[in-house]
Amino acid sequence: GHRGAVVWFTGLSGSGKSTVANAVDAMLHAAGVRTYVLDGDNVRHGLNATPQLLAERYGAAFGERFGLGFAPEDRVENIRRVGEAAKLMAEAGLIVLTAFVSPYRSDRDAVRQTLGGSVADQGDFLEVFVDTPLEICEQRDPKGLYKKARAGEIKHFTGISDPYEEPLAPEIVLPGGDESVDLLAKRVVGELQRLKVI
Ligand code: GGZ
Repeated sequence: GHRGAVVWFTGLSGSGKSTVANAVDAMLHAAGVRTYVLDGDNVRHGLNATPQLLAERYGAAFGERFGLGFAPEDRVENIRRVGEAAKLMAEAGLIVLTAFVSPYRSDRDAVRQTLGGSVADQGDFLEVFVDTPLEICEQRDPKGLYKKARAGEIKHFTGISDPYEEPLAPEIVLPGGDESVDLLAKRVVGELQRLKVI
């Protein structure tokens, strides 16, 4: 048996958050732990759909009102909703792995509070900083977004035209630029064992 908890990955676009979270997910699944990964790919098409997506389905006014893009207040609300959804899932006993840029420290700290603090301190929250240098993320550029951001085609792009506020006291820091996904994922699983989350 294990308790529910939220493992919150944060880092730049292209840092490897989703990749490592999915590798941890596979390792925990193989060990019989019930998990779920929340990331932009499943959340920003559904629960927190973009204004554009909602406009296609329900009209422009609806998209404007309820859609979430990447302006600062949109990110604040994205992270708040993800935090609340993750809390419900953790209450149901799942180990929830979230992979969002979550660039603002105050938003991550608010989620930490919502979850009763660190797993090291009776709470259900554990922050994993995927610390991959911007230059490496930009070299990877799997979706060509950095190129577009540099060209001014995407506004508010994290690391280019919007800030990334590094965590000051994350439970785990992963050197995302110089270790294999497998090794990074094993580090996270090891910490979860050490902290008696699993
Ligand atoms: C940052 C953006 C932006 C802007 C689109 N800034 O590499 P990706 O593509 O798959 O990850 C990024 C993802 C970020 O969504 P999040 O929900 O994680 O962001 S936040 O936590 O800040 O709300 C990137 C893509 O969406 N993307 N525009 N302007 N990333």
